[in-house]
Amino acid sequence: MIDDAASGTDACGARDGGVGVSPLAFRAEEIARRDLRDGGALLYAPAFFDAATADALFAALRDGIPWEHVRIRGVPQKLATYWIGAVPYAYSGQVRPAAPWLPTPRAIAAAVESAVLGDTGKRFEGALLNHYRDGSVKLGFHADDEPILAPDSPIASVSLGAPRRLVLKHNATGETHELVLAHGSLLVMAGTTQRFWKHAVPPQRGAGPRINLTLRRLRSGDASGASLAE
Ligand SMILES: O=C(O)CCC(=O)C(=O)O
Repeated sequence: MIDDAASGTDACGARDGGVGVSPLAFRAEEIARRDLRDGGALLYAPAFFDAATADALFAALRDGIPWEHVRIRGVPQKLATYWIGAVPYAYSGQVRPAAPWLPTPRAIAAAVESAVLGDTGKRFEGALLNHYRDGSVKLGFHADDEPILAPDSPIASVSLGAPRRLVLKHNATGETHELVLAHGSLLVMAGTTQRFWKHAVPPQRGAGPRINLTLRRLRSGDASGASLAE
């Protein structure tokens, strides 16, 4: 058990007891880099977590996170989400309350910090979790550039479950890049990606359930240093 104290159901309804492995094994040596116009970069590791670990993480998050379908203009969203961070997170016209780390997201964050932030002592202070129940659930073009995020800090995105396309579009030229985010993969959007590009997860007919976790550095933390992602 990663954190026995967090097992069971806590005050916010979480039942995340972790995945029973600490620390999580991961493979960072396969990270491939694609440079983007205007100083952005994508770093992608297709099998950052092996299939068995990714299966266990998917199940732990699916069953352990108190997923919410927030309402925008009164309409409950198909995308189920959960924000973890010491401060509230305002995005897309909504404010998500501060919430403590749970064992499985924390274990994932520790593995990603080790690969992306190295021995800088830095951490990802926030995580936004998305649960796509099927291929009809999508995410429109946006940038992860809210005021609470450390400017130009890496966004590290772990995907579990059905593979889905991620499309990036340059703000000025409309140039696009596309990649398929595999089960157990890690994508780091680095450099100036959030300043000059938007990204989206389009609908995908026939796709099964998927969970994505984006790890974010907050302005309140130390925004410097990202050994692998620079
Ligand atoms: O689900 C994904 O891969 C992307 C998630 C995302 O863009 C976000 O949470 O801002």
